[in-house]
Amino acid sequence: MIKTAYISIGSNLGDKLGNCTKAADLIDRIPCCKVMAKSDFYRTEPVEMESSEWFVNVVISLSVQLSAHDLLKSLLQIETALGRERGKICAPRTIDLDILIFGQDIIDERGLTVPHPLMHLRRFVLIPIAQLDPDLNHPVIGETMAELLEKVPENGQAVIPLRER
Ligand code: PH2
Ligand code: MG
Ligand code: MG
Repeated sequence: MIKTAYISIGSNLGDKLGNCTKAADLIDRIPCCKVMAKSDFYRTEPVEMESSEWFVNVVISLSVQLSAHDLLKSLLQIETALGRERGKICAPRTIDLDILIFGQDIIDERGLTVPHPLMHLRRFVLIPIAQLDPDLNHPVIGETMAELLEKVPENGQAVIPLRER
C-alpha cells in the first residue's frame, strides 16, 4: 500500500545545510520511497537543548511503499552514513531524521512512536510541515498542522527561512 510520510531533517553540526540536502538526496534513493515535496530550509533556535548551536531544519514528504519500520531502518543507516554519532541525547548532531507522520497510522512501540510525540509542540516542525500541507490531520490530536501551529508560542522557538536552496 502506498502511503505519504513526512520526515523532519535537522542538523546543528558541520555543514548544516549540506548535511540536510545530502540526507534528502539519500532518502530519495531508498528503494520504494520517493521524495514528493521539500519545504523551505529554516534556521531554527534549539528547542529543549542546552546547545547554543542553531539548527538547519527542513521537512520532506515521501511517497512510500515500505513499512514504517523498514523506513526507519533506512533512515538510521543514512544518519550513520552522514556521520551521526549517538552519545548524549542532546549532543549536537550532523543529522537527525525523524518520522513525523506515516499515513494516518498510529504506532507506539519501543524505538518507534508515530506521529512523533513532540511534533505538535515544535515550531521547527510545524512551520515547514504546514507549508507542505496545512490541512494535514494529526491522527492522534485530530487537528490540522495549521491549527496546531497557531497554538505554539513563538517565544524561544525562532524559525527563520534560509534563502539558499
Ligand atoms: N531536534 C531536537 C531537539 N531540539 N531544536 C531545533 N531547533 N531543531 C531540531 O531539529 C531539534 C531541536 C531533537 O531531535
Ligand atoms: Mg529529533
Ligand atoms: Mg531522531
